[in-house]
Amino acid sequence: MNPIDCKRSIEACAAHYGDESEAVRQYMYDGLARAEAIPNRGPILFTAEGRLAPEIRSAYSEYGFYIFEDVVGEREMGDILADLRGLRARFPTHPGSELDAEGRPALGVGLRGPGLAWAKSLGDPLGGTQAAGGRHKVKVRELEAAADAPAEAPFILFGSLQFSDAALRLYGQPDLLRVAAEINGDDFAPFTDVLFIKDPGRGAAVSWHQDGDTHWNAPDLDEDTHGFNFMAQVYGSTPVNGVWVLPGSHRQGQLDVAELVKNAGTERLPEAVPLVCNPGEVVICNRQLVHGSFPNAGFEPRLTINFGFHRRKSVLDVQGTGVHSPVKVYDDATIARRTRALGFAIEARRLQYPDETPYEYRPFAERGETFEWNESARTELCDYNLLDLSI
Ligand SMILES: O=C(O)CCC(=O)C(=O)O
Repeated sequence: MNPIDCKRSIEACAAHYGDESEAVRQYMYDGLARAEAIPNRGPILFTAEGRLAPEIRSAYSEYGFYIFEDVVGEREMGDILADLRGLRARFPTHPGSELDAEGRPALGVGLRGPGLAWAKSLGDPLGGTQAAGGRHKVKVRELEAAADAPAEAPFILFGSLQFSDAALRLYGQPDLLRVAAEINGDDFAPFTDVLFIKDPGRGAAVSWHQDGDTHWNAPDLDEDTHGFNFMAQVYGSTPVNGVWVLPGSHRQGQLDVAELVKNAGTERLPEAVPLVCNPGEVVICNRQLVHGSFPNAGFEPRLTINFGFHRRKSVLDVQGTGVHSPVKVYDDATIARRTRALGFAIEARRLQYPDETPYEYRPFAERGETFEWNESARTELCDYNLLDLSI
C-alpha cells in the first residue's frame, strides 16, 4: 500500500507557521525521508519455534519502535470505524457537559475514572505544565485554528476498553499479545489504554517527552524497563498529524528534553522521525523514547488506539506515580485484577473471530482463571482504568 499523500497537508500546516513555514515544510519532508530510510516495518513474523523474528526484535531494540503492517484487516477496521462513530455520537457536547448531542447522558458520565479529555483546538495543553508529573517540559508552538473550529476539541479518551468493544477485541489480538510476551515476558502486565484523537484543524499537540516515571535511577534500568505502547492507526498517520520520535533515545536513560530543544534552537528536533503509517498498521513504541506530536493543522484525521504493556517486575510491588490512576502499590492481587480486562478482551475476540487461535496468557492458565464476555463482565469493566499500572 502506498503511503498517504500528505503534501497538501504539509503545505497547509507549514502555512500556519508564518516566518517559520519554510523550516516546517523542510522538516516534514526531511522527516519523511529519514523515516523511509529506517528498516523497521513489515508484517508481524514469528520463527518456526514461535519466537518473534529476530530481525524485528533487534530493529525494535535499536530504534525503539517498529511498524507492523496489515494488522487490522478490513472486517475488523469496519467494526472499529462503526464503534468510533457510535462513540463520537455519545461524546459530551462540550467540556463539562453531561449530555450528548441528542440530550442523552454522555459517554463516561457517572464513572469515577477519567473519560474524555478536551484540549484547545491546535493548542498544546501539556507542554510546560505540571500535568503528568511535569514530563512535557517544553511548550510547542500553538497554532491558530480556523474561525469555525470549536474552542476545545476531543483530545484523549481514557479507559477506552470500557467504551468500545472493537478496541477491546483489538486488545486481545493474538499476534500483538505474542509480541508483548516476547518483549516483556509471558507474564507481562497491562499499562493503560486510551484513544488519541487528532481531528484535522483541531487536534492538539502532545509536546516532546519520555514516558515513565519510576525507574529512571534504578541500577538495573534498561531499554524495556518502562514498557511500550501499541499505537494502532485507524486512519493512518503522517508527519503532520502523527507522533514523532527520536530513534534510539530509549536506550539513553532520562534525557533533558528542554535541553535538547534548547541545543537544537528549535522545537523541531533535527534527528526526529515521524511515525508514518497506513490505516490498520500498529506501531510498537517504546515508552522511553523521546516522542511527541504537533498540532494537526493538516487535512487528514488521526485516531490512535493506544494500549501498553509492562514487564511484571517493573510493576510488581512498585508504587505508581498517579499519572494514569490513583497512587497505589501494585501488589500481585492488584495486577491480577487489572489484568482481567485482558481476559475479557481475549474472550470477546474469540467470540467475534472463532477461526482465530486465541492467545493463551500464562498467568490465567496458571491460576485456572477463565472468562466470559457478557453483561456482568461489561459491568466489571466500568472504571477498570482506576487500576492502570502507572509507572
Ligand atoms: O498520540 C500522540 O499524539 C501522543 C502519544 C503519546 O505521547 C504517548 O502515547 O505517550
